[in-house]
Amino acid sequence: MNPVDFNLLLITDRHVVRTGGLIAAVEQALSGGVRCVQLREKEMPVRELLALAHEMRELTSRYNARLIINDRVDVAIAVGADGVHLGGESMPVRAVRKITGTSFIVGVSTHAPAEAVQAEADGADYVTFGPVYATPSKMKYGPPVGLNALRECCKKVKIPALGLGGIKKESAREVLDAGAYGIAMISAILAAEDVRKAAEGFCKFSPL
Ligand code: 3NM
Repeated sequence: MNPVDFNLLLITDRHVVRTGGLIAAVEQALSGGVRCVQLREKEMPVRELLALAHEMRELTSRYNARLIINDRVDVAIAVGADGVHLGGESMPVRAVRKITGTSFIVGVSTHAPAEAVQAEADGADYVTFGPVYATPSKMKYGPPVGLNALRECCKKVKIPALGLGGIKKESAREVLDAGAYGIAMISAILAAEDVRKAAEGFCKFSPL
């Protein structure tokens, strides 16, 4: 059985939080209904990341929510996270599967339908697909792939595909209508003035 039991994935970036810091912002998002958090803090020394991951585990557990760690399978296992999210420069899915059980969630970032097909064949539990729209930091993620590519991706894979990149409340509907199982985002929730309200807005969004 596919272990993915969330269709809204909040990805972290401590740099976009307006006030109060990342932990407080994630707690606001959880109290607004977010059920899965991916800790993605680039360029953070590993001991600092490990300490933060422990805090996030404690926090997400309190809300009975999932915790997924970006890239670092070692950190994910060390803190008892629910899974890991792999990017293009991470360990490959097949290698990760050798050190984690089947109930450990493995997600993969994809940017073209063929990449999603490959991730599924390699044993991924879900993919993110994007950037669907232009993102605030578009240089990093490449040009938007658009809804048509997302639609094609969703037709080609059976595992959940989550649209990612530039998704706002107003665009969530069309992403789901394109066939996405769910949506993933950073700034639409974490950079909001009222993080809890922003999370609630997405969570109330039918059928999320
Ligand atoms: N990965 P926002 S787009 C982390 O396409 C990330 O793989 C992407 O941030 C990809 O929701 C992206 O603020 C940034 O646009 C998403």
